[in-house]
Formats: sequence, structure tokens, C-alpha cells
Amino acid sequence: MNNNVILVTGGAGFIGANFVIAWLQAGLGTVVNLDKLTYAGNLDNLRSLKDHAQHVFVQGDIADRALVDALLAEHQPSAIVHFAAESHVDRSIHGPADFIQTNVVGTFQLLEATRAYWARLSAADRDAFRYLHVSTDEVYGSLDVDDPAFSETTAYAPNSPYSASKAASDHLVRAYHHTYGLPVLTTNCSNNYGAYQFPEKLIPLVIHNALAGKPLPIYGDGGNVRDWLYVNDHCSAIRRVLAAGRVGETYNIGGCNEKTNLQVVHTLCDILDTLQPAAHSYRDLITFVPDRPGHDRRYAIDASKIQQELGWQPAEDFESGMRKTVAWYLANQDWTDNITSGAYRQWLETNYAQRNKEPA
Ligand code: NAD
Ligand code: TDX
Repeated sequence: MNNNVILVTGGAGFIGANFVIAWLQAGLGTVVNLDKLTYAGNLDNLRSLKDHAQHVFVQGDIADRALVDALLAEHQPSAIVHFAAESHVDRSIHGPADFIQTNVVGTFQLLEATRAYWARLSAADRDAFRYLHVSTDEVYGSLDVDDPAFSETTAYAPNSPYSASKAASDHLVRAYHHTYGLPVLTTNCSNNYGAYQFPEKLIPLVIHNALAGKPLPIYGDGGNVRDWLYVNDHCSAIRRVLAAGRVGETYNIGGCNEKTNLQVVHTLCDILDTLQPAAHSYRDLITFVPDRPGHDRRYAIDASKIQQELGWQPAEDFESGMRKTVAWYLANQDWTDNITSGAYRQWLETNYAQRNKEPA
């Protein structure tokens, strides 16, 4: 086992890319980054790592057992951080099959490959190895206004095909620890926001539409509540759990920032009014649209376990995180434009196909 190498799955997506960048910037060692590059995976998220000697990018599927076996045998990682997933609730409503395939079957195949690799390690390496499964607060279902926040002992009650597929994957991870002794850790985090988030999600979608003068769609009455955490704080929490979390435990991660969707969109509009004034107020673009089917009313996270046991605290408050986020999307409009115009796909097809043809 090589203590200087980790395997990250889904490291070309939103949170995975932020995690890989922060890991390499901190000089924590080599990252083997396995990503299928679905519509949500974007090598442009990793452009700051171009030619980085400690970043090994591999395009491939976590459900491809032979590929994962080969990667583990070649790189001998000391940890796996598993982000890869289909992640968008609305897409899971329209087409759940990909969610079952990647989130359930893909996680199962990754676990099987990991179990075989782990079993061949020396006893000392087996103790030191970690498999960290990145999951979501949505597995706990929906809260009423007065309910206490989700804790690690809250019963699972997933309501969307997305959250049901993540819940299934969490259960598999738990079972692999209980049955086979695989040293797993699971994190359940609230809604993330920050740089490189695919513009189908509320915050980047609203920024993009606002700048284009398009309607800002609010589902239902806009009163649904989410807890928001700046993505870099999620990444610091994962690093902390990886370093000091107790094997077999789950850790809830959250920002203590419960906001209704309308509050979030108002905040975005007000920041945009200051940073990029237009003839109208951006709030004028708010449009109420039919609700998401089965839309969970409220999520809230009790993060006291990770705070007290591992001493983790978020660095960013909601206002400062949102300002940074809006500033990033304003400074990187080409990033969003490349996705929304399809130019990125074209770039990928030519450049990536070209790179694969080049001799190693
Ligand atoms: P994302 O959709 O932005 O990125 C997912 C990445 O996984 C993409 O790069 C995609 O190409 C890759 N991928 C998908 N299927 C794959 C497969 N079969 N094999 C290999 N790679 C594959 O997602 P995200 O928002 O960055 O979420 C990352 C993880 O964090 C997910 O597991 C998600 O459930 C979890 N999570 C997300 C949030 C959030 O607010 N975004 C909150 C809590 C937990
Ligand atoms: O156009 C929109 N209008 C709107 O009102 C969109 C895209 C969303 N919404 C609402 C739905 C949710 O209540 O905003 C809230 C946030 O929506 P999303 O950005 O789609 O996130 P959510 O459904 O809460 O799930 C996210 O957080 C938990 C991630 O996509 C998941 O991967 C993560 O597990």
C-alpha cells in the first residue's frame, strides 16, 4: 500500500473537483481520479491542475470491476474517497435508471473491488486503509418546521429516487463494514454551494439565469428549507473524517444555515444587484413554477458529532460564502457558457480523444 496515494471517484464533478484541488494544493499526496465524465463531469473543473505531477486522471466507470481492480493493483491507494454519483433530484424523477446503476450497482462494484484489494494487504495496511463514502442528508427524508435536525441516529426515510439510491449505497457500505470488517466511514452532508457546481442546481442556475435576464424559477411556494454549506467546508470535513474518524461511524456535516429557497434566491439577487447592477432589480425575475413531485419540505443537520468528536468547524458563514460564490460565477462566466452552449462537450471530444491517442 502506498500511503502517499488516494483514489477519488467522481473527482471531475462539483464537490469532487473542489476536493481534489484542495488536496493537491495542500500537498497531501497523489490523487488517482476516476471519473466517467457523464454530463456532470467536466475536465474544465480541473484546469488549474493541468500537468500536475500528482494528479492521475482516469476516465472510467466505477461499475467497471476490471478497471477498478487494475487501478487498485497499480496504484495501491491507502484510501478511497467515493464521490461519484448521479446527483440531481429532478433528473432522478424523470429517469431513475442511471441512479440505480451508478449509485447502487456502481457503489456495490467499487465495494467488491475494494474488499478484494483490502484482503490482500498486510495486517498493518488493512488497519490503516480507509474507504470514505460521501453521502447526503436527503437519506433521512423530510422534516416539519418544528422537528429536531437530523442526527446520525435518525431513521432513514428517503423520498426521491435519488435519495433512495444514496440510502441503498449507504446501507451497502455499512454492511461491508459489519460483515467483512472493511474500514469504512460515511458522511451525510447538507446542500453544498460554491465554484464548479453544474448549472442545473438552484444556486448556479439562478446566477446564470439572472445574468441572462431569464426567469428565476422557484418551485412551489419557495418555502422549502435546505441547510447550506460552502463546498470548501464540506471538503475540509471529509479530510478531517478521513484523518480521525472512527471506523464504521457515520458523521453528519452541515453549515447551520437553514434557509428557505426564497431567502436563498433573494440573497443571490441582492448580491448581484451590488456586484453587477442591471436596469431592473434581479428580484423582478423571480417566477413561481409548479412544484417538484414529492418535494421534501425541510432538511436540517445536527453536526455536533463531527464538531465535538473531530473538532471540525465550517470556516465560511452563509453571507461570505454566497458572496464568494457569486463573485466566482461572475469571474468565470466562460465556465458556465461552455457547459450551456455545448462548447465544452465539443472541446472534450476533440482534446480528450486526441490525448488518448498520444503515446504515454
Ligand atoms: P456532480 O453530479 O457534480 O458530480 C458527480 C461526478 O461523478 C461527475 O464528475 C460524474 O462524471 C461522476 N460520475 C457519475 N457517474 C459515474 C460513474 N458511474 N463512474 C465514475 N464517475 C461517475 O455531483 P456532486 O454534487 O459533486 O456530488 C458528489 C457526491 O456528493 C455525490 O455522491 C452526492 O450524492 C454527494 N452530495 C452532494 C451534495 C450537494 O449538495 N451537491 C450534498 C451532499 C452529498
Ligand atoms: O430551479 C429550481 N428551483 C427550485 O426552487 C431548482 C433547480 C431547485 N429548486 C429548489 C428545489 C430544492 O428545494 O431549490 C432547492 C435546491 O434544489 P437543488 O439545487 O436541485 O438541490 P437539492 O434537490 O436540495 O439536492 C442537492 O442537495 C443535496 C444536491 O443536488 C444533492 O446531490 C445533494 O444530495
